[in-house]
Amino acid sequence: MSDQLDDRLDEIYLSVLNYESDRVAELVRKEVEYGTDINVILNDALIAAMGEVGDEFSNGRLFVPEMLLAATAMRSGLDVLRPLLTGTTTKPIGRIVIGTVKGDMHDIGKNLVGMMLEGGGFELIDLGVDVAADDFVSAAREHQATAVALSALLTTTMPNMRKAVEALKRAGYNGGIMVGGAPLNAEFAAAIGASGFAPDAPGAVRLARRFVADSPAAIV
Ligand code: B1M
Repeated sequence: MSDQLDDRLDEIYLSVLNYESDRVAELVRKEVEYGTDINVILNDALIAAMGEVGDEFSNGRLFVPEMLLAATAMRSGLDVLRPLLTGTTTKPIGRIVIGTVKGDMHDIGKNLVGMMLEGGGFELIDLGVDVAADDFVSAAREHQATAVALSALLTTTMPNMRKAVEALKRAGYNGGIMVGGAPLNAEFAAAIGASGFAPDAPGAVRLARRFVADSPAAIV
């Protein structure tokens, strides 16, 4: 990576850490105009900055209000990238219900996964955050979802993910159920009966495509 690109990515990173939403949006827009790979902007600037925010929170140097400000700045960058991540003109290859599980308000990762799924050709039904198990079931049924994608960022909300998977299965849902979020891993996904674990947004797209290939008409 060139020194100039490094410097520009550092500037975006620091603008997130300084909670400068407008500046983040402006710098990301410029970076897109320079032709920088979107994944580089995402991973090396925006997501990296949120990692630093998390570390600072763990170390007691930042608190919830600051995390929220950083999240707002990160989202303004994501908003610029949204059309580039979601742009697709072809007929949807499947329909995915997505949401963050009950008790959990984190939505940046879920939104990023959603954008990439849309960009990967899926129609998305986004239930938002703090979604109860039964609401996933109703939405999967109502929208005849090919897959349901569950996000959790807190160890304390991981049990609610299990409840959602169990409710979907109890209701007879036979589409793919994928789970993701920083505290999860493939072992946890298998233990709660999910069909798969995606460590990141591109992984979620790969997994969703596998679900379509394996079971093109998975319907409740
Ligand atoms: Co919170 N928070 N937070 N927080 N927060 C974490 C998650 C934490 C790790 C910080 C820390 O301690 N270092 C910690 C959790 C500890 C744990 O349980 N292991 C934590 C805590 C403790 C809390 C509170 C409890 C703090 C408090 O109140 N005392 C509280 C809980 C509120 C609640 O939800 N009930 C809280 C609140 C908040 C804010 C509201 C202030 C804000 C969220 C704003 C928002 O989302 N709108 C916030 C933030 C910003 C964070 C950190 C700093 C950043 C999260 C983020 O957006 N990352 C986070 C620390 C960290 O992650 N390092 C932290 C960027 C995002 C792109 O990554 O979400 O991991 P991520 O998503 C990735 C993958 O995980 C994956 O793909 C994404 C893209 O690659 N993925 C999926 C995610 N979902 C997927 C779904 C899939 C597939 C892949 O579908 C199948």
